[in-house]
Amino acid sequence: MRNNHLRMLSESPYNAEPPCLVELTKHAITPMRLMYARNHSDVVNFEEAPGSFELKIEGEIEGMTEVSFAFRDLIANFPRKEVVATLICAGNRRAKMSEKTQKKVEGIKWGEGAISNVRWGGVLLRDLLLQLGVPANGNQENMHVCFASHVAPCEQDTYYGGSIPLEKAMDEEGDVLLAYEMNGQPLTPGHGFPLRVVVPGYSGMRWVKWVDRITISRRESTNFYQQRDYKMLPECVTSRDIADSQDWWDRVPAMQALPLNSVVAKVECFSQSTPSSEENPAVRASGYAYSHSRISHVEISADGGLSWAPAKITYQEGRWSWSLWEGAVEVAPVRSGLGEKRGITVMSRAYDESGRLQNTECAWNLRGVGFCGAGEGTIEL
Ligand SMILES: Nc1nc2c(c(=O)[nH]1)N[C@H]1C(S)=C(S)[C@@H](COP(=O)(O)O)O[C@H]1N2
Ligand SMILES: [Mo]
Repeated sequence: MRNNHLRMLSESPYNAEPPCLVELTKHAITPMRLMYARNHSDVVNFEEAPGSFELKIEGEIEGMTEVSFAFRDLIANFPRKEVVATLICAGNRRAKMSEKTQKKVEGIKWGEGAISNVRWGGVLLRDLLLQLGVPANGNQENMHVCFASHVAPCEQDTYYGGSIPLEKAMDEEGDVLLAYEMNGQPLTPGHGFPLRVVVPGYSGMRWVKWVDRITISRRESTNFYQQRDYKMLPECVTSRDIADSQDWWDRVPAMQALPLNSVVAKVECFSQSTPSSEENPAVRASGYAYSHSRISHVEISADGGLSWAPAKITYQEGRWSWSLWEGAVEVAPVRSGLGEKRGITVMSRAYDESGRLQNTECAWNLRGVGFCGAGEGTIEL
């Protein structure tokens, strides 16, 4: 199950990310070998006996009784839908948060590679729920779809679970899938075979792998990973003790939609010709950006954020993919003495289609989740 292309962050449970952002961002669609792995439990392999896997669905909805689907029937009875969507761990960039704020953060020290952009294939959850009698546009406010996987005990709970608003699942454009394929291949055991949830535009922890129970409920999932983790606690909450004793977990909403974010993957220097045919030093940078809606543009700066130049979006697919970008900026001529090292740092920031700008002032939080400070990449000259 170990993957030599990844940098291992913990062995058991298995957590790993691609070590090289240049390599990761070379591919618009992330090849399977470069997909990060995030697990709160052991990986369970159903490949030998997919027939033993059943998905149960129930709901606090009038007329809805519990039904059970064999994995194969689900595939056979519902249309296959393909969606390109980027999967991102809420802890992506956690090491950066720690570095920028000079404060310790709890949890695995993810770099900036806990992201993959995948062509998912599966069944639309909406199709399934409609067939089970969930009304298309009923009174769905404050209702939730709870996903659970009981295949293995987790670090902090007896099972893994999480929920999303029912409105997201029933949204005709929400594209929430029960996926059985990635990039045209069956899911691998590590990524949830035979069935995982795909929630485009939402953070990775809701994309429950090996999902074996779905419950429509008036309450959010009661699982640890919905209630006691994956929350952006305020800066004053400096320990789990404070979080628990002052009831912060119930006062702060569970993270759902992806934050607006950008990352620099690569910086190169070159000479740029100006109209007066002077050759000026310049840097070229590239990277990725994402949000819960489409990225409209990305800007870069080589002077610490005093001035920003537009970058070009080089890849975007549908509503839910990551955006790859590339840009160049001139830099001040190098004037350093012999033996003196000089580096140039390129920063990035992204805007989404509603005109919102990445919140680069993003603060520290105890769990080190949702970091969205400006992207940064440095080249030594
Ligand atoms: N059953 C189960 N599903 C899970 C998890 C888990 O530990 N168990 N981890 C979640 C988290 S935190 C993330 S970021 C993604 C990671 O998916 P991947 O391992 O396919 O990259 O799966 C989510 N689904
Ligand atoms: Mo995650």
